[in-house]
Amino acid sequence: GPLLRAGHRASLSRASGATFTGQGRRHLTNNGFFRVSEEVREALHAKKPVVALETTIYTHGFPYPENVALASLLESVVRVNGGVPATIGILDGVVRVGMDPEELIRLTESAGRNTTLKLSRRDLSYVCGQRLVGKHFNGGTTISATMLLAHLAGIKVFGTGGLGGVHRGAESSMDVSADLTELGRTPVTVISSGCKSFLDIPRTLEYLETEGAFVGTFADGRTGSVDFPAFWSRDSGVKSPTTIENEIEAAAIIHAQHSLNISSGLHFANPIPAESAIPKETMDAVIEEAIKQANASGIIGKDNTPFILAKVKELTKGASIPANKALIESNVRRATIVARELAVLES
Ligand code: PSU
Ligand code: MN
Repeated sequence: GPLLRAGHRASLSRASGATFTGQGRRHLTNNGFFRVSEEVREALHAKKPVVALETTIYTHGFPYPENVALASLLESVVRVNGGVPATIGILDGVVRVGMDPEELIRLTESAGRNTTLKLSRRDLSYVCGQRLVGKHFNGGTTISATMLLAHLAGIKVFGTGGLGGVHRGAESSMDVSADLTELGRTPVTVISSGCKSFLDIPRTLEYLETEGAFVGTFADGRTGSVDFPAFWSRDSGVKSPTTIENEIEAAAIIHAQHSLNISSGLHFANPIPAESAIPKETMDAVIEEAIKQANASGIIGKDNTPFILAKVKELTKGASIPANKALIESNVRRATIVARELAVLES
């Protein structure tokens, strides 16, 4: 139609199909909306361990300028542990799986602009389509969108900070993160430090069970039952449905899931390193206050999580930030080792 300029029509017609490789999985090939970097494409082809990283933590989670440093730090953590990082986000209306350092800086620096959006599964076609009518957006992809895009590219392991969940009061607001339904429909493994306790952790675990998503917590030598972790705190008061000992065990579970062609995702919870943890009682008080302020300001829907994250930073006078950084680093290191072990099992 007249709305589409010639160049856009050309890039649309170049959009090609998908290739099927092993176990019926479908990998999308590059097109006008979807671009996998050469490094990531080659790594996947060579069956090297690739680790997906999300970008909502940079655009709507971590404050500027720490977000810029964190983005490059996490890529280094993957590399020094023997993996290839695939940071996933949207730059100027194009899905990017793997970005070069300049592109990563461009996206993280654009945090806070009203053309830099928080994108879950539902938003992807919106921002990509808008480019064809001259509207240019960047976006940080949430866990749900990052899982989906990782899967389209053929990436199986994804390390991040904290999982979205069932919000407190969801029995009336129905605010349940799209991360949970994504874990029900997309066979990607997410390694995070569990859910922040501004969410309803018991209901989150119930919902994940309904969705058919596996949940296991790294026990690291602890015996007996272990709590599903609450981000800054190792304990939540809620038991994890299962525990796992190490990365080799995690990789074996993932390998079984793919070999059985089960299409749901898996979540491995990695408690924050003990030396960086903030006691549950301290965080409980901060979170109560942050929730009170969110309710008083009428902050709901997709703005709720970013608002609470910013309030927590304020109320802890910034102490939440180094803890947050420590846990993400630890999760991304673990995700890389899991991806390595998985590559061994698949070879
Ligand atoms: N939880 C955190 N930090 C985050 C997020 C969640 O502790 O940055 C981000 C993740 O990208 C997650 C998203 O996928 O928020 C969930 O948002 P919502 O609650 O609106 O579904
Ligand atoms: Mn929500």
